[in-house]
Amino acid sequence: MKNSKLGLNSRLIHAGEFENPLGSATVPIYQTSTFIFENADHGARCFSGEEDGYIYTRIGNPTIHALETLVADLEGGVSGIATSSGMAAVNTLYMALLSKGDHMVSSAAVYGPSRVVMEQHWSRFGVESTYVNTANIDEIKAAFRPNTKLLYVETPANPTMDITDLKACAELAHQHGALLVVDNTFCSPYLQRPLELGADAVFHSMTKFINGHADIVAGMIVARDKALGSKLRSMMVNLGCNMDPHQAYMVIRGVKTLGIRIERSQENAMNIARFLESHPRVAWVKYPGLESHPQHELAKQQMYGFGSMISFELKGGFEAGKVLMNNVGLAILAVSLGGVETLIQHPASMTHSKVSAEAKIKAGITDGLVRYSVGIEDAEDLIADLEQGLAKI
Ligand code: LCS
Repeated sequence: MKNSKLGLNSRLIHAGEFENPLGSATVPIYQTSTFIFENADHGARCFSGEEDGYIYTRIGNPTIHALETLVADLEGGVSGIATSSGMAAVNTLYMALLSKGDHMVSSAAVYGPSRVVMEQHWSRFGVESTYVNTANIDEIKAAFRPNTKLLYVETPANPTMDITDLKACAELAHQHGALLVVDNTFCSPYLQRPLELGADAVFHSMTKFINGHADIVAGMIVARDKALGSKLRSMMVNLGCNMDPHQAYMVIRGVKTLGIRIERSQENAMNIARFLESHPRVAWVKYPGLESHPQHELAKQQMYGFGSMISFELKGGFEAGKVLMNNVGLAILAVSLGGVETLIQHPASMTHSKVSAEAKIKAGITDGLVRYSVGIEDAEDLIADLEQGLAKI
């Protein structure tokens, strides 16, 4: 059966290209740095591109290729480029798509280092950037300049859970001759497929939902067309931020359960978001599935589910949040997200600590904001854990 006819859960198990001469049931780890040529002419043909063939693992490897084609299939793109981490994917995109004198418009609320590396380092090479609230399309429009080459958005945004209208962004970017790149980490292709909405490329920190077990750091870019895919691959190869075959094997193993993990964790998240919203010590909760989320309607349109990331603030701000973080027992106090285990963290002093205080305020990353990544434990246990922690305030 053709993969395109299969549902997403079937494709999680069966999609991805892999030559399988020995008929192994799973993709084995080709733990090799280099590949043997049949003869000198064969080597030359592989290098010239006349013939497809593996040369060297930084350029390509069968285990990594299986994962690249799998995630590209899930996202509906043509070309997957695996990277050593999510940040390697971010920097590959910046370096491939922006040159001296170019300008990028991005979400004020993005993963801290994605912004910090642009403002503190890419700026040294003459790349300009403007950060706006991309949940407001007028702010994006106003930020565009003649030299804007890239619109880079994260939705839902880390950690504010603001939602950006991807269809409107794609139209706007293309009207200006710019590309739209979307960080789809918070959703995974199970819950959102930006290429369907007009994005040119999408990427992931696969450290999160795609791998899902908090045991691997990894990234993936998927391009809408071959030309862009080749440009990005060539940059990844030259930067040398390739994935390792063992890493690819681990992610292939993890991603198989993406669907059931997401279904379970987002069901938990809905229950927990409602619990938090009704709790007297909670000032506000941002979860796309709550009617009170400012872009709840947009979330229903462009996402296939509301996911399992929640941000909230307690009455009593940071001090109260600290008491909660120090007193939860089941939820783990750690950064990262999207795994089977529930995690809690404080963005202002942890994941977004390097973002300037002024930028944090503008982005809505308040000092009291607590981020909660819901896992697949029993919802009653997680709620009981939060309840006893909140009672300590
Ligand atoms: N994009 C998003 C939305 C992220 O959340 C992260 C990591 C990255 C990119 C970078 O990926 P990495 O290199 O770590 O694979 N986010 C983290 C977080 O929120 N806590 O710890 C890491």
